[in-house]
This record gives sequence, structure tokens and C-alpha cells, in this order.
Amino acid sequence: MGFSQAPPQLQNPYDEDPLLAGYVRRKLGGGEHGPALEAELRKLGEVAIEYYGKSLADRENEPVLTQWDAWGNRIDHIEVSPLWRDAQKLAAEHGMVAAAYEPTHGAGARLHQMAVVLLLGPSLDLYSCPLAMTDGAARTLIASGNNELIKDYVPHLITRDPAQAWTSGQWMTERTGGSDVGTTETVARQDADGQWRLYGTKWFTSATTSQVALTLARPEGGAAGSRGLAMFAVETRDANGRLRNILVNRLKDKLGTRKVPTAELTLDGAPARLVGNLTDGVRAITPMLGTTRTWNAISAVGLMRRGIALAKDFATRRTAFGSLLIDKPLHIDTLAGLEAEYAGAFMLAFRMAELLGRAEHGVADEAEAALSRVLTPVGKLTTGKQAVAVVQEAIEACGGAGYVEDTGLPRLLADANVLPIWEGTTNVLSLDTLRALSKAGVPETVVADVQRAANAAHAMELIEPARQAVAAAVAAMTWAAETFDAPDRLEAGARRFAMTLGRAMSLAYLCEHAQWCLDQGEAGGPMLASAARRYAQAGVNQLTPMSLADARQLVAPVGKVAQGT
Ligand code: MFK
Repeated sequence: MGFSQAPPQLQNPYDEDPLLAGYVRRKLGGGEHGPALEAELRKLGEVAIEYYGKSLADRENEPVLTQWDAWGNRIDHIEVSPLWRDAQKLAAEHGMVAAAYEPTHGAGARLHQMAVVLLLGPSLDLYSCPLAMTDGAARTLIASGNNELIKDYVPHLITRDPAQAWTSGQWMTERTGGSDVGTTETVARQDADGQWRLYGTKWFTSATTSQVALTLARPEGGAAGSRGLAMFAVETRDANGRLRNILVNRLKDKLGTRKVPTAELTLDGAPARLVGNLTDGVRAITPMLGTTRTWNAISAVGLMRRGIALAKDFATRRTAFGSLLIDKPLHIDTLAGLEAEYAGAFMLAFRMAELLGRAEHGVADEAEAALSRVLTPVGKLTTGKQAVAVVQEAIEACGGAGYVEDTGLPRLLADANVLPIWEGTTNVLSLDTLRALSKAGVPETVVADVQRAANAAHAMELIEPARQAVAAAVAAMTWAAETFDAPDRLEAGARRFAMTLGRAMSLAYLCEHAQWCLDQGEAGGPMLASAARRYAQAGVNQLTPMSLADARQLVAPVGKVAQGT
């Protein structure tokens, strides 16, 4: 028998990651709940290992749509994978949504919830998708003030009782677009008895097995664009489990997230309940966007951690050219770069969650509310791109095994690729960042937060990274101010601008946290200081001047000379 390589093993992700443990101690560990929380998270780490194994075993199972029964009845039944059926119960019991609505940690409830999501999410085959939308639906309904809908739906969305738990979908994307939602074609008509019914096609409805969904439709005769849309809640099935005037046309054949039953739907008079006004549906659904974008960022961080953890473990088991990979300087250098990116992404995503929680608990001041509005697109877009890059390197660190499906490793990269796409693409969110910063005083608020975090870092080794974070944030705002009167150039540079802001904020929060860990004698302190330095050395300011005239020339049809500057 020849050589056989030991596969990478997942270690307890709570014990394996000093960043998470230290952060939780800093933000939630001070009070009487600290020890219980630590025990809870360590136990969840064990559950994550168990379900990682199950997800490998369940790898080939995908959702199946059966449109007709043997007797010719249209049933549109979707059978999800066995792991997804387990995940439904597991997610409720461990409070993956509920924890955000519970009083134990006060305004830190979101941080508690997102620590749970970070640990469990990567083992649950993207079941975090329906959970994100469920959480978003609960927040959106609560924000709507529609007491009847709140009473009927919210308890199901935020319960820990699996028998009572529902998930919610979010149906926005149509054939006209997933970004330009104002072009929605679905029409809402009211029956003589006042019942609203929806008619149209929803082109990309993730997690179609949910019991309820929030969606947008244009009340007949309504104005064009997003102003004329209204938000509706749709209960998908009747008491017998039959879809209510909803046809599942087909499941999507996607690059990744293959366990998520994403479908194209026809709404053929689906009964719906108006949530708020007859207009301004996009504005009404924005609490959903803020929540799912935060989940997206945490999920990006979770996938990065999973990839790094497996790559690091593999490096302790794989020998090449006479020594273990973990002892080779170039391999160490490669993994170190991933750890630094992970640390920056972690700090950004958890700052998003922290601010969301403070706003929900009514303790966020005006500056924090403005910061949260900016951080939502910036955090989502920055971490989404990082996840793809980091996970790609992590599977490459496993060599050919990283490219072979039955190791389970390629799925990480396929799944990571959804993160920059859904819930607002990188470009759409870059433009949203500019919009969020266009209100007077907001740029100064963002720079002040970067400065505040950087100022907290006084250890010698953190001075330079902290300085770099502030310099990049100031440079970004200066560029935006100077380019404001040139809308085409502003738009063309929006991604480099938003990325600079994302990296500057990540680095400042990382310096602040590394300092706290050093001050407390936390085991992770020196490692986080190294992460801050490495993150800074990888580059923060992305504002390399790029000529729009060159860009136009590069994408002009062959043989044509581009016009414009
Ligand atoms: C692992 C976890 C992952 C989560 C799983 C989820 C799976 C879901 C699958 C999907 O991907 S569903 C489709 C996702 N699609 C999007 O996220 C939409 C992307 N497009 C945008 O975000 C556009 O910017 C937007 C649709 C919001 C632009 O629409 P409009 O028609 O140009 O709206 P407009 O006029 O800019 O904004 C309308 C109002 O909303 C304005 O307020 P006012 O009426 O008071 O002026 C805006 O200020 C406000 N608004 C817009 N974006 C906002 C916002 N408010 C807060 N936050 C925002 N992000």
C-alpha cells in the first residue's frame, strides 16, 4: 500500500480562533453572563464539527422540485437535502435568529447572535440564507408598525421552538433586474372584498420553502419606479400545505449555494397582505437589506475562517520536499496573509453587527446611525470580495485536493462566490456608499470613528498601521470631495473609494482591538498586532488614479474610438 494523505480536520472553531474568543470577552464577557456564553460558544464549536462531517456526507444531495404528482395534479413540491431538514431544527434551538431578539445581552444581542452564526453557519450548507431573510423580515415587519402582521408573523420568525419556527423569503429580483428593483413588473390588484393579489414573475427567490415572504409589487395604476411599489407579505401555503396561487417554474442551476432551493416563481393571484403604504416599497424593505447585508458579511467571515482553519490544519499533516508545509517560510507567508485579511474582515463585520444592535435597542446616537448606514454597504462589499480571494488561496493551499469535489473543499469557493453578488453587487453597493455619504456631516462622522479607533492603539507596533488607517480614510474622503463635481469620474472610481474606506475602517478597528487584547494579556494579543501590521502592509489605500478615458477605450467595440474623458 502506498502513501495515503491524511485529510484536513476541523478543530473546534471557537478554540481555534483567538480573535473570536477575545472579541466576545471584550464586548459581552464582562458581566455575569460571560462564563455561560463562553461555554455556549465552545459547545457550538463541537456542533460545527459534527455538522461539518454531516455536510461532507450529504455533499451530493441537492433540492429536488417535483411539479406534478402521479395523478396529474400540480404540486410544486421541493424536497430539501437531509442536512437542511436538520438545520431547520438546529438553527431554531441554537437561536440563530432568536438570539438577536432576546434580552440577555441587551444591545449586545446582535453580537451574541452573530457569534453563533459565525460558528455554526459554515457547517450548515448555506441554511444561513433563509435565516438571514427571516431575521430581515422580522426587523422589517417590526419597523413597519403593522401590528396585525407583527402579531401573526414575528413570533414565528424569532422563536427557539422548532415546532413554531418559520422562515421568511425575500422576493425582490425580477427578470428586469436584481439591482434595479424599481423596474419590478409584478402588479398588485385588490379583489372586491379587499384582498390583495399579486400577479407576476419572481426570477430569483432564494429558499423557496419558506412559510412567508416579503415582496414588492406595483399596486395597479401606481407610479413608475421604486416610488410606485408597495411591500407585501405573502403566506406561501394554505392549511393543507398547498401553494397559494404560486407556481414554481424551476429551480436555478447555480455555481454554488447548491443546497439552497432558489427558484423562479409565477405569482398567479397569490393572496398578499399590504405591509405599509401603497408606495415607497423599496424604502420600506430597507431594514431587510441592512440585516441580510450584515449576515452576508458575517457569512463571508465565517467562510474565510473555515477555509483558513482547514488549510492550516492541512499544513500540519502534509509533507513535501522533506518537511511539513507549516514549517515552510513561503507557506507560512501565504497563510499569514489570509489570517490578516480574516482579522480585518472580522472587525468590520462585527462592527456592522454592533451598530445594528445598538440601533435596534434605541441606544445608537445620530452619529452611530449615520455610521451604520455607511458601514452596511462598505462592510458587505469589502468582506464579500475578501471571502472569494481568501477561500481561493485556502483551497490552493491544499493543492490538487482543493480542486477535487469529494474533498468538499471546492464547495467553499463555489459558495463564497455568491457573497459579492447577492444582496447588492460590489458596484451597486459602491454607489450606495456614495449615496449614504452624501448627507452633510456623514463623511466627517466616518473619519471620526476611524480616528477614534486608531487613537486607542498606542503600542509601538500599532502606531504605523493605525496612522495608515486614518490616512487612507482621509484620502478617500478628500478624493470624493474633489471628484464630487465630476459625476462620471466619481462613479468610475466608486469601487476603489469604497474598498479604501472598508480597508481603512477594518484596520482601525483591528488596531483598537489588538490594543485591548495586549492590555488584557489576552493570548491572541501579539497575533492580532501582527495581523494589523500585515493587513496594513498588504495595502489600505486603493485609490490608484485610473483614467476613465483609458477605461472607455478598453471597452469600446473593436475598431471604434471611444468618446469622452
Ligand atoms: C448568507 C447570508 C446572505 C443573505 C441571503 C439573502 C439571499 C437573497 C437573494 C438576493 O440577492 S435578493 C436581491 C437582492 N437585491 C438587492 O439587494 C437590491 C440591490 N439594489 C439596491 O440596493 C439599490 O440600491 C436599490 C434597489 C435600493 C435602489 O433602488 P431605487 O429604486 O433607485 O431606490 P432609491 O430611490 O435609491 O431609494 C429609495 C429609498 O430607499 C430612498 O429613501 P427616501 O425615499 O427617503 O429618499 C433611499 O434613501 C432608501 N434606501 C435605498 N437604499 C437604502 C436605503 N435606505 C437604507 N439603506 C439602504 N441600503
